[in-house]
Amino acid sequence: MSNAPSNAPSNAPTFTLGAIELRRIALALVAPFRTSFGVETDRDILLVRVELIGSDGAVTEGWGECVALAEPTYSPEYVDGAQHVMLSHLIPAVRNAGQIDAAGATRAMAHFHGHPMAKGAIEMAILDAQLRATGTSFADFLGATRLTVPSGVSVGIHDTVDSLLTTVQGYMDDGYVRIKLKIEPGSDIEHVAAVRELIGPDTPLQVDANTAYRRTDGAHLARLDAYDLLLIEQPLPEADIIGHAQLAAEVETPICLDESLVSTSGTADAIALGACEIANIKPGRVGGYLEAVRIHDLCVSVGIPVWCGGMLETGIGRAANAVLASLPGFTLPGDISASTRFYAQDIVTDPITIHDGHVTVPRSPGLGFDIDQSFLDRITTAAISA
Ligand code: SMG
Ligand code: MG
Repeated sequence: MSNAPSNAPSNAPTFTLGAIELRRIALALVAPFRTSFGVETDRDILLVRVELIGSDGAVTEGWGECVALAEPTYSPEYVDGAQHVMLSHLIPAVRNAGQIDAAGATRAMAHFHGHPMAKGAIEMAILDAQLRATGTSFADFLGATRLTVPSGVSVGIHDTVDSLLTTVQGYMDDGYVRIKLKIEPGSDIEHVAAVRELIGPDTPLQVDANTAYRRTDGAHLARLDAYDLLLIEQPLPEADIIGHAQLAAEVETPICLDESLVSTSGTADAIALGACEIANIKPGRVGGYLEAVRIHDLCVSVGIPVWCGGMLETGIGRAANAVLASLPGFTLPGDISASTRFYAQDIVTDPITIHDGHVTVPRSPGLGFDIDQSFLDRITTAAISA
């Protein structure tokens, strides 16, 4: 178990909210990333910068990253919508709450339905500032002790098996310890078979369908059992928990949920129904790092393995994810690849790198990154005070 803050008001020092700025930045991906729901080529990312004022009057800055994509294709949220709900609803509610810390800010936003990625980004910025103000690393805050975490890479759908194998070989050469293949009907069995042949029996391999299959695809997906996969991630639509339970009974490979898991209680239900044999935990999808830790703790208590998902984060989100993934229940490698897997240049001064297939867990005060302010300013497309 971690020291995860619960829903109860914490004894942590509280702060007054100073300036808040929303920043939109434009970053090109080093290569297109194709999933069953679309192709990403350029990111339009929403960042949150907050200033917290301590009881002694000291002002500390913190940053959060909203993981909403430009379009509502992965989940209902999208970047313009996240910006709107922050400006019109979430930030005013947090300001109205008076003295706050990260958990208090999250409580102040709780009466609004949905929008976990927008809420999570605000919580994240406040948590970063709060930890910096008290000189605490996120790892110490969580009670996480592992110094490194294994690094997995997510590989997009390729038009041909040959091009897929070239890409996967490149990641093997980089040292990634686990390969995840995006799949969809028509780009699945043959692709998985070829990659398994290339990487051999010992390299962990898993697949992610991003909801591309239907309940009737059980027999087809059971053909993946021949390739010794760690898991099949989110084969069915996010609301189809019963369908995932049926599939879990039909297919030997463990079923892992991503899009379906948006809260601790929903995760508990999915597990109880037999729909979730492994959990992908993404802080943005569940409303922030504090809820992510609660889901981790739940999964540990019921013996469900977890791993940390990714949303193509910059060095802000990736640093915090690396810390989260160092909690003891994260027993499978996460989508915590090097910054260079997606970006030629990152917005932090010490981007995530991999050594011997592992990422070093950051231990500096705050969530574990420092902003490269001049690069950030160069790629800023809008800055809005809130
Ligand atoms: O951040 O390394 C990463 C990408 C991991 O595959 C990844 N994310 O469904 O798990 C997922 C996807 C969501 C984003 S696809 C644009
Ligand atoms: Mg996924």
